[in-house]
Amino acid sequence: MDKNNLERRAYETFLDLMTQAGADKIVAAVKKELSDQRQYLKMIASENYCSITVQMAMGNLFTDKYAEGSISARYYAGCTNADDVEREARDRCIELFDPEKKYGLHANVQPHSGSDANIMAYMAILSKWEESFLEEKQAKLSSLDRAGFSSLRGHSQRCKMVSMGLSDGGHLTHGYRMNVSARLFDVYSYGVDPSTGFIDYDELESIVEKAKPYILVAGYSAYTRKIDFERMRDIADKYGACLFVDMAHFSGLVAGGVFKGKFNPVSYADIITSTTHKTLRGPRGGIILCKKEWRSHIDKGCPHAIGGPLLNMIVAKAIAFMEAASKEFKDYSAQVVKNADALAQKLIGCGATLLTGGTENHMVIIHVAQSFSLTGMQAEKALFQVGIVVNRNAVPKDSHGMWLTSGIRLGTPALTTRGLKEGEMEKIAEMIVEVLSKTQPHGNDGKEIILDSSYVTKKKEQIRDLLEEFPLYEQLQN
Ligand code: DSN
Repeated sequence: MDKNNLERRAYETFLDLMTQAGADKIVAAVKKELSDQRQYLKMIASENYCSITVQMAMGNLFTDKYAEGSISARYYAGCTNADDVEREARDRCIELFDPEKKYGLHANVQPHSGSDANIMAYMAILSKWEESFLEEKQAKLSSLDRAGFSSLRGHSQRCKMVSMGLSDGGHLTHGYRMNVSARLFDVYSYGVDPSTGFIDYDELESIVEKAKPYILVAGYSAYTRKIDFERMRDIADKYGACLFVDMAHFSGLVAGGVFKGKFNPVSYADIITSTTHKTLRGPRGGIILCKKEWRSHIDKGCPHAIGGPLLNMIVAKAIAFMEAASKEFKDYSAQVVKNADALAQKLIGCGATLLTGGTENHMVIIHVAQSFSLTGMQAEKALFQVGIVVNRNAVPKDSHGMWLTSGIRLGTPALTTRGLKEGEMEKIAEMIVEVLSKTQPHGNDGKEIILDSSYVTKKKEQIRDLLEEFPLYEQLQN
């Protein structure tokens, strides 16, 4: 039986089983999600469509197995098969990012998400930082008395981290005050040059020089340029910091060979984290890659931060790593970037202001307050009404704050999976500018809009016509 037939049968079997279990509301929601995803232009930069094989791989018997610990060093009996699964996923992951085994990488495929991967990695870094304290006291963590442990906690809180600020494009877990990362470290932020929107490496270096951090974080959630990891490594080395790279957004572009040389963090970083479901197009989850000297610390995810790994998800990660090693995936990731560039150029041509004036990766950020006198929330709402799904995003020094924001972030990974190319991106750019130009802010709270309903209907039809040529999960019926 061919792959499409197998995938259709698997999906139908899943729906039948849910129906038989009496989960009618769940079945209805799953079907509705498929139909919505088919109709929308999914342009959330952090989303994608993974293969049905990966989708189905997530539901398997390893759901029932606890395997706290690491491969061959578990806290529970009966983990031989779990070891086999995790070893296979780990080895596939290493092969994907270091195919020639040049960098002696270790991988941990246990994190449940990108945030978990970051917390696991931070705890590994802290435990290494605490080694000198324990050595000096000639003590073990478990043998410290209450006063000793309290003094260790004080020592940990002096561990400094330099990372990109949230409103300049960094992530919550890079030291945002409301996030646990800001409680673990003494955080210093760098941002982007206000005139260009690019990271200013000289400014960054002067922050690192002053702070002398133990950890320098490179990586972003909302930044449209490549990062120069060679320069980051130089700065980290000069001031004795560990270089931590969060490549959640662009790991697919690394795996696909689009980010090469100094723009590929693999040979430069001490520790790298990623999600597996963004440009990498796998199941929801996280991974950590590290140099061998960090291995023993990284593999203490349990007890540091997580409990039992989700082995059923690790099965699906292994499949996704195999898919991402293919020639098809290389072509896909190259197309993701070409599409983002075509989208950016057309948006600029139509008069929109973009952060950094364009893009070199999979995302584009429009300054909608400047271009259309709308908040990010109003722009997000208007586009959603016609069927374009994006997220609002703060811009540096955002006058509308982090909730309403002044920008929207657009991404091409999902639409590229659907097969759309540069020509379609140009049409979409024109549509976005037209919709936002016709949107009127309503009231004074920066939330409401007025958009003519017959215009909305017309645009929805236009999107439906455009997407007709690019069916999503064609092998599935609904
Ligand atoms: N939620 C992800 C994003 O959209 O970038 C990061 O956590």
